[in-house]
Amino acid sequence: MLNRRNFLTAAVGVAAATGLAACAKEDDSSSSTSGSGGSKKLVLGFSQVGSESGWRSANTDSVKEAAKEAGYTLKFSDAQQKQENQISAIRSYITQGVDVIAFSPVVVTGWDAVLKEAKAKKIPVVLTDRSVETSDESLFVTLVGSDFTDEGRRAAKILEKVLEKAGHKGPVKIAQLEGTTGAAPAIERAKGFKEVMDADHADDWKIVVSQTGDFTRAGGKQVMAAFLQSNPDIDVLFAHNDDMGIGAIQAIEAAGKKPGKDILIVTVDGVKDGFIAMSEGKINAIVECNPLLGPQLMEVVQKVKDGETVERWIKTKESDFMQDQAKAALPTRKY
Ligand code: GZL
Repeated sequence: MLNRRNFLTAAVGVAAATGLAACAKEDDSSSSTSGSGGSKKLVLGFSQVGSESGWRSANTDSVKEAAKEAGYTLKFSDAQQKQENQISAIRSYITQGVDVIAFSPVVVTGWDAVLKEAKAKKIPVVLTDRSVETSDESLFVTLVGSDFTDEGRRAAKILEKVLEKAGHKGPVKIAQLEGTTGAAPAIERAKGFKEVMDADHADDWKIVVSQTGDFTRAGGKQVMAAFLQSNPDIDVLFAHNDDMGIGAIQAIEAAGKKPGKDILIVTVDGVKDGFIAMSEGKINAIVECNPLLGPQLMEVVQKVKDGETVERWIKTKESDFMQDQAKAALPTRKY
């Protein structure tokens, strides 16, 4: 898994190696040319996780709009949350000889083989949104995306404020709706939340039940209904994304309980529907995870193609919102 230190130490070596490789790659692959000057359009192959959540749709829109704005030829594929589909898409980009490959890996493991194939063809790879576990740092140049472990820490810290505002006293029974099993945001948000819980709330907070809802509304609803059967006295729900939180709200209401009151809810992402639920008092706080990565990604892609050195982790900026900020923030939300 990626962390700040190994990013910084690896930055120059990897980028330089890949940058040279990128420079060495003959750009005779793209057939289309841009307007004046006849220089060839940069061809970017992008493999997207799927369309499982509002966050993902906003991320896709941002990538497509930014590629158009940059004048790149974008080859885009939706993997429907299946790693095998992403691997075949990356292989097809390699065969087509694109200039750069970018993708959001659905899970952290199982990428070395296909990334080695890209490296062998001197096609640089940029990770966006989610990271991978690999022993070979040269298999990708950079990650453009959020610090999910920090998002987990922020979720625990804002839950402290939510509990205080609700006047909750005594032990706190927490249900956790995890993201896709094996995905970096699921692994790292759980890790960050647990770090704060173990350090500051070892004697009063307890995660009584935790299961994946696969980042979808249907998953959140189904799993929350099961949670309420086995643990009717849950005080808090921590959902790894808004969409699972919104699905859980339906299950909570079906059980005759009030979301945001009987069960306090903290989620991650900050999509519009999450803010609407928060303005209705059904979600208590949201930790933002910014999906609008397109512009940063296109900037990095050009630098990588030109063989420039780039930072090993380009972090997205994001903030956190309590319920009483929802109404004012809604009109300004871009996704
Ligand atoms: C986070 C992203 C996650 C979102 C979910 O960067 O990978 O995947 O939090 C999405 O909504 O499905």
